Amino acid sequence: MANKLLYPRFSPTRRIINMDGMWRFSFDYDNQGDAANWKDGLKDYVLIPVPASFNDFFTDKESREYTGDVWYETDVFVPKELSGNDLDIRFGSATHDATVYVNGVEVAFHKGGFLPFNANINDLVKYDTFNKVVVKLNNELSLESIPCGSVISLSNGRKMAKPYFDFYNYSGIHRSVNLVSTPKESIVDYTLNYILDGNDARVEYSVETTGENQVYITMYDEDNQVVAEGQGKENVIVINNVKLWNVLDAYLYKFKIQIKDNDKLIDEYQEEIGIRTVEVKGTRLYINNKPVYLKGYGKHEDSELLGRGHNPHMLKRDFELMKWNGANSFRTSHYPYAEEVYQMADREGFVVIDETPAVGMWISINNFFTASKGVSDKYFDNPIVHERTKPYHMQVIRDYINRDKNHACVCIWSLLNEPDSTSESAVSYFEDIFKLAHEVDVQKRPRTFANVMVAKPGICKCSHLCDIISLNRYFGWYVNGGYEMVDGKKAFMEEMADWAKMGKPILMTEYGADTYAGEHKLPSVMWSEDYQMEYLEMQHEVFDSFDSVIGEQVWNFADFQTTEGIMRVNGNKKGIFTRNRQPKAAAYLLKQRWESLPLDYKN
Ligand code: BDP
Repeated sequence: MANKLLYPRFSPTRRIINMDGMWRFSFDYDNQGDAANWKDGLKDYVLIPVPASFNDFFTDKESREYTGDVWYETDVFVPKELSGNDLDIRFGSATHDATVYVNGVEVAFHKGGFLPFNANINDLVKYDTFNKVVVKLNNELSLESIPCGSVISLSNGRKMAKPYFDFYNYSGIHRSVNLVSTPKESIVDYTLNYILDGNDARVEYSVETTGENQVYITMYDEDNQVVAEGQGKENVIVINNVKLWNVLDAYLYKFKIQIKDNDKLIDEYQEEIGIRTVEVKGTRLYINNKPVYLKGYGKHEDSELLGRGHNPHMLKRDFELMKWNGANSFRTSHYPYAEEVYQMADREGFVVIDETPAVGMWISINNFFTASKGVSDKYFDNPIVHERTKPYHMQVIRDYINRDKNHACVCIWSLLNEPDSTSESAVSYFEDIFKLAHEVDVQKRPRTFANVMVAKPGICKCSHLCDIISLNRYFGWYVNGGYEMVDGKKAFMEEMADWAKMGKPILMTEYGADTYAGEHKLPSVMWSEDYQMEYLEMQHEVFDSFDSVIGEQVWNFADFQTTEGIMRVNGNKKGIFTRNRQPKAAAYLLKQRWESLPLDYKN
């Protein structure tokens, strides 16, 4: 059965039943859910909203920190009109591992918390009545989970997740759940590539369907005028006088796919698409053959109460703030975000560096801390990593490129964040995933990974594989902070000179200083807003001194939740905005700088 994972959209032939709302929920403290057949329905439960992380609703620590299986349940009414069609249940994401039961029968197991999955339920569904949907979720981390971590047992018998990464292990059904009804013969997927030719664009497309009837393409401009038509599952259509998708100046065509049997419409699916090209040449990143300079942020999907649950209100606010202070890009650190985020970025003309959830590939309790101290735990020396984590990582790469390939905003693939790229054993792993990303992506977008501080030039064994060198650097914070900043700058300049010798574009994917909002001191001290501004100014002087730096993305857009500990004051405070999306003083400094830097800065 074909996997119909396209983003759920209505059309004359497609129907969607949205299942978001209050679900029933239970922790499985004693691991009794399987034996007690909770798949058939929960006995004791509380109500909980979907989509959202479960963690921050509760007032006790046991619930917030719960590690293990949790169960969700709801009933969904399926009208008879849908019978005769294919019916799939589709999850935008569920973190991390999900087993789905419909009317008591297991229909899906999905590993990984940040990508959509679905299951066909044709044979199980009952029409004109309610159907029971139960989901068992597990949020434990391991060397083979992506992101990586471990689980410890406390003396009271409770389990506790120990992430090897610096963000809270939020868990739950994080994105929308839908029933998607499609015709038996239907559109399963489509892929686009663009070639610019003077004022025109050649749109190379391929469409996958479950049948043999003819495929028709119609493209409309923003005034809903037909601009081009095509026929067949694979073809090229030409758009004369094309209006390109440009950075902060997006133009979106409508791309309509139909399957027809003569005049009879069998299936129809339509999305908005932006036409643009992306290429790296020398030390530059080109969009539509013009060099671009990226300004913006590393982000998180993180907000109060909802945790990592998709939150359209926060999404809207985030884009307004980013536009306000002159940003034009962000990285989906450290996992693929909700599909709605990319739709918004397409519309607003933001460049997205799309990242996999491969973070924490250092064996340590506090990845960021140990890594910055130069302790290498040789993650890639472990055979399990090659035997089990790598094939799974490769599956994630296939799935996320397939999900996001048609978004104009997605211009760079980031395949890992701060892995241990210093050991020889990492090289074959990296070679395979870099090769795969190019194979899967028809547009051959540039590939990168975010390099950690200790993996300096000459020590990092994998940076030669990158089309763009991405650096996470904290000179003036983790290294040479405070009054020592002068030495931090010197060391930073020296290191950058070595990176520049590689002759590749360099992107600063992280630089930042923890800052307690409202804390002021003259002269500055670390953690004050005054220091955050001095720190940023120093960083910018370094970036401006190197021609091959093609962009700067501050860590982080907003303060975000992490595991508690001596390094974090109720979360990471490197935000330029608070967790409630209000500006720290540095937001104005960035606004001034970014509004003054042209898109083709350094050219
Ligand atoms: C880097 C990580 C990021 C952390 C950041 C920090 O990529 O996830 O939050 O540093 O320490 O190590 O603030």
